[in-house]
Parts: sequence; structure tokens; C-alpha cells
Amino acid sequence: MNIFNYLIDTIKKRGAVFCVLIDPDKTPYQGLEGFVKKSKDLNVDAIFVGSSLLLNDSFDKMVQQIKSHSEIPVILFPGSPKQVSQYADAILFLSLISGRNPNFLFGDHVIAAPSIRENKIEPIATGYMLVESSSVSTTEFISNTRPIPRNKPDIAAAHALAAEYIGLKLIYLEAGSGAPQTVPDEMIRAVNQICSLPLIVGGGITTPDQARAKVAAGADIIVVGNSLENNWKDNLILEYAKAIHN
Ligand code: 1GP
Repeated sequence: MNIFNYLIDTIKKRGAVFCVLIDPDKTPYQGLEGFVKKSKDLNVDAIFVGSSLLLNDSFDKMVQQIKSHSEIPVILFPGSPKQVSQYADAILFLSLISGRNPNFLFGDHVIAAPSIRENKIEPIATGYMLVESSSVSTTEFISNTRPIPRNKPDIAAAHALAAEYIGLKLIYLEAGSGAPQTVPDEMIRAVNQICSLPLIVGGGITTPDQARAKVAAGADIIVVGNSLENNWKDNLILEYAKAIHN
């Protein structure tokens, strides 16, 4: 199955895509298995796996375990070129376009590309944009880049348009994992208005109502991590799905 097409089809069918992020640094596999097995029935559309740091060496094993129990696509959301696993269906091939650090614009990609090919994983070229929250995100610190000011939607829109012209396939507006403030709805609207690429929004979403507002503003794919980590409550997951889908 082509995962990019699956995402596009799901946007058409359900209005928006609901992705749950599993961070191997934060989530022990124990306790997770039940969620992964039920994820399709809970109306989750895809599982993202990735970490901005990766402090343990069980990444590949974790992806294998998730994949073996999952009926929905498993997509890598890598914080470094080390986070490539043969067990995943696809990988967000991220360029940190909000920053000007060459390694994250086109450097780590060169290191990762041969193993993505070798492992037959579908790469999905994604323009990744960090958006200012009220605290410094791990990605901002590690990448040594500045996020887009949250009161400057026009700057975000111009970045997204340039990414579309360059030929990227997705845009990711990221407030940072566990961010105290989510990506502003006004910024989502501005990007959506000018750029026709599917728009992923994540970081700091803690309620289904917030997710619903992001979709109403123009988000096509919603990523929820922290709010569900170690708290795999069926009711809450179903509520998120209901808020995100039409
Ligand atoms: C982080 O966008 C994701 O990269 C998800 O963030 O963990 O805050 O939901 P949260």
C-alpha cells in the first residue's frame, strides 16, 4: 500500500487523519500492546513512531513490536538518521524548513537515504516547521534553530508556499512535544489558505476540542502524543477520533 495515498484517501473519506505518536523514550512497550492491537477499532488512522532524542537502543525492536500488532500503517517520525527501521511502512523524510541549519535542511537526509532504500521504506518528503510555544522545545535546542514566532502567520505561510514550490509533499506545523501552547489556529488558517499541501499539526494538543479546532482551521492530519502516552483510555482515544473525523 502506498502510504501517502492512504493519507490522502483518509483525508477525503474522514475529513482529517488521526495519528497517535509513540515516543520510544517515553513509552515502555508494556502497556502499549493493548492500544496497538485496538488502534484500528478505536478509529486511529496511523501510528507515528519517533523521538527527538532517542535515549535507548531499542528503537528497531519497538517498531517491530508495534508493526506486528498493528492493523494500521506505522510511520516513522525520526529525530535523527538513526531512526530508520525496516519494520515501518513509511518515513516522514523531514526537512526542518523553519530553520537555517544545513544538516537539518539537507544533510542528515544524505546519511539516511541509502538505508531507507535498502529497507524498502516509503519516504514522504515533509517540510517541518517549528512554531514558537512558551518554552524551548527539544527540537529547537538540539537543532540550534529558531522557531517561527507564533504571532507571525504570514511567515509560516510563506515557508509553506516555498516548500510546495520546491516539491515537498506534506507540511508539518510543530509546537513541540508537550508544548504549553499549541500551534495557533490563525497560523493554520494562513498556511491552509496559501498552500495546497496536506497539513500536519501537532504538539501540545491535550483535548479533543483543541484537535477539533485545528481541523476546523485547516489541519488535515492531527498528531497526539503526550495526552495519550501511558494513558491509553479507549474513551479518550475515541473522543479524539470523533473530534478529528467528520
Ligand atoms: C510532537 O507533534 C508531536 O512532535 C506530538 O506532540 O506529544 O505534545 O502531543 P505531543
